[in-house]
Parts: sequence; C-alpha cells; structure tokens
Amino acid sequence: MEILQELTWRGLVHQVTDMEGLEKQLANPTTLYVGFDPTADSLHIGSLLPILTLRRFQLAGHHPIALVGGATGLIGDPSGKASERTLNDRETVEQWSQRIREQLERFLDFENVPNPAVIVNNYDWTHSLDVISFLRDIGKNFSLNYMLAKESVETRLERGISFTEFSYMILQANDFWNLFKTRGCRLEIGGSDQWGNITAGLELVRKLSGEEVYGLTIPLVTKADGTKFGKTEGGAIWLDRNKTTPYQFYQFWLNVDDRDVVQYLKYFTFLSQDDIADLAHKVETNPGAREAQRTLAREVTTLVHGKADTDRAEQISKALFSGDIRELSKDEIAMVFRDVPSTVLAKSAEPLLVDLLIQVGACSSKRQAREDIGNGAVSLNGVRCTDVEKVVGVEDRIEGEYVVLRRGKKKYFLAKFE
Ligand code: 485
Repeated sequence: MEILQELTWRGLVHQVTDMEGLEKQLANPTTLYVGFDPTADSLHIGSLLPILTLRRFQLAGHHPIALVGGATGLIGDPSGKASERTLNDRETVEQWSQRIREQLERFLDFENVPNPAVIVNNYDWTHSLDVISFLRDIGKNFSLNYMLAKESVETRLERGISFTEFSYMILQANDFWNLFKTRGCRLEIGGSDQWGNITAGLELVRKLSGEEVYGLTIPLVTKADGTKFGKTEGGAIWLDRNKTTPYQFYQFWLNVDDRDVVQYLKYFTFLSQDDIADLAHKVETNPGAREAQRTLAREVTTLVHGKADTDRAEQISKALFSGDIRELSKDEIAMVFRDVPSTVLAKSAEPLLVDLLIQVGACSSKRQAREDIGNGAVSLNGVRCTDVEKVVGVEDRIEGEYVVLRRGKKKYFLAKFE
C-alpha cells in the first residue's frame, strides 16, 4: 500500500499542506523529519505516535530524520501552552537530549537498509548562529503580522508571551531550511499543535530556495471518555523503564476502553489491515475476552521494551488476575506494587490479620476489619481469607519479606517485613 493511503487508513493524517504535491513527492524516496524537544529526561507515549509514523515512512522506503531539539529545548515552544515555560539550564537540557536520542534510536533502522535513519541535534547549527545573521538572513523573511497571526502566539497575546518564545517558530523554521539544504529534506511531520511551526518552515524554504516542500500533521490521540490520553493517576506514561516499568506500561494498554482499542491498534501497531479487522470483530462479538487489548498491550510493549520484558509483564498480569501472587519474585512484587500503599513492619512481627489490615490502612477499625474478613472481602497473597482469628506468620510472607493484602476487588496494600 502507498504510504499516504496507509496513513490515511490508520487515521494518521490530520492536515497536509498540499496533498496532490505530497503524493507526487512520495512517489520517490523522500527525506522527512520530525523534531522532539528535550523538555524532560524521557519521551512519553504522546511522542510515540510521531515516532512510529516516522518508522512507517522508513518501512515504505523513505529517509527518516529524527531531530533532537538541543537548541529549541533551551527556548520553549509556545504551541499548545497556555503560559510561559520556565527555562531549564543548559546542562540539564544537554543531558536530556542525550537520553532522548537514545530512546529514538530504538525505533529506527540505522544499518543494513538502503535508507538508514539519521538523528540530528539542532544545537549543532543553532548555537553558532550569530545574532546579526539570524536577524538579517532568517528574521527578514518573517513579517510580524504573519507571526502574530499564528495560533501559538495569537492565543497568548492576552496572557503574555516573551520575545524568547515568540521567536521559537523562526528557529524551528530554520531547522527545516537547514535540513533542506544539507540533507535534501522535503517533508516535516508532527502533531497537530505543530502546524504553525511546520508551515513557517515550509514558507522559509520556499522563499529562500523557490522550491516546494511539505508538511503533514498527525491527529491528537483522543479517548472515548473525554479524558486526556496518556495520563493516569500515577502521572504520564513514559518510555523510560525507570519511570514507567514495562509492567505498568503493559497494563496501561491492557486497560484501554473497548471504544478506543481498534483505533489504537491502527495508530500504535504494525499489524495488517486484516489482523486489525479480525480483532475489531472480536471486540464486537466477545468483548469480555479482551483479545484486542491483550494484542495491543503485547505489540506496543514489545516495540518499546522488547520481547523478554513483555513476556514478563504478561506473566505478572496473569498471576495477579488468577491470584497466584506467590509465584512472583520479591523484585516483581516490589515492581508490581510500586504505586500501592506500603507499610514497613518489624521482621519479628506476626500480627493478627485484623490488626494488620488497620496498620496498612485498609480498614479503619477492628470492627470493620472483622466484618470485611467475615464477608470474604479480604485476600492474603491473592487467596481469600475468612478466618477472623488469622495470624499473619512468617510462612505467609513471600520470600520472607512481603505480604500482599487486598480489600474488595481492587484495593491493594503491601506489608513489608524488614
Ligand atoms: O525543528 C524542530 C525543532 C523542534 C521541534 C520540532 C522541529 C519540537 C516541537 N516544537 C515540539 O515542541 N514538539 C513537541 C515535543 O517535543 O514534545 C511534540 C509535539 C507533538 C509531536 C511530538 O513533539 O507537541 O505534537 O509533534 C513529536
């Protein structure tokens, strides 16, 4: 399938500057780029869609460039931001740039393909740009009227915008110009919030070279329940395993709503049209089995964390679901219950279950604890316990250290004996 057809089928095309022109351009191998600013020490799943789209272009034979915004990250993109950003110091931005470069490397092919990917950092050509050249050679091509009319600026006029952030679009435009000159880049892609910056670049290239280049934006990922995609109670879902464990990452996708799962399979996996149609049918006929969600979780976690971690995340999920908590290792318990309230007790403690439930904060009184146990609402290491006299002894600890308590269907508590 042609790349634009495929992207359209997947719902990945939001806006294109010149559809007919781009179709002709993409009939031949084309160099394209997408930029990421180092505004944190890791990318999050909001960036996943543009990265995977870049990969789709590479698989279709085009030449991908991933740009790390080592310079623009020092300035701050006003696009989609209601207020001025605080500046991060240079050393921090440099460290973050390195991390982000490493993450981007996982998604593209650099060897053994006719169209290897390239990763660039705009710091390399921006830090040496002197202010006189910047204003004369680049700035002269932008009218104030044009810049003020950009949505990113226009929406900020009332609240205020610094000259720094106001100038951001010129730096991004200069990147496109630079990549056009040095690498023959003819297409910039990005999220829908990047439309203004992308079109600024395209116009700069047109003015300075007289040649046509293109822009394409990807839609914002939405959720059927109207809440923001990629955010959970625990915060953002990161690509860095130390910030979001592979298990948490897997769980995020496993919990996707039936109304969203088919679209996300199109967005975030490389499964074929037939495979996705098959899964869509299963959502209709047997939603309880959640096969679409399990496939989505497996595919995306494998892309980001690899097969071994995905297998592990799957096993842990199964163990928790079926109550086989004792099968988990100490490290897995610590990882799975990372966000669960945990209480440290003395190694020698052998409390009554009734008292332990109060200590970990599961119950507010002995009376309530007894009631809950009696009602069968309490489980110890995944197994229901209805004995109100139960003593939680050494033999109840997993690897001598942990006891996992659950009250009701989903409320977990961890007791750690050390
Ligand atoms: O030449 C460029 C320099 C910087 C950028 C792009 C081209 C980064 C861009 N201004 C930006 O801020 N992007 C966001 C980021 O880095 O977090 C997000 C966008 C999102 C999508 C994603 O980057 O908000 O829509 O484009 C890749």
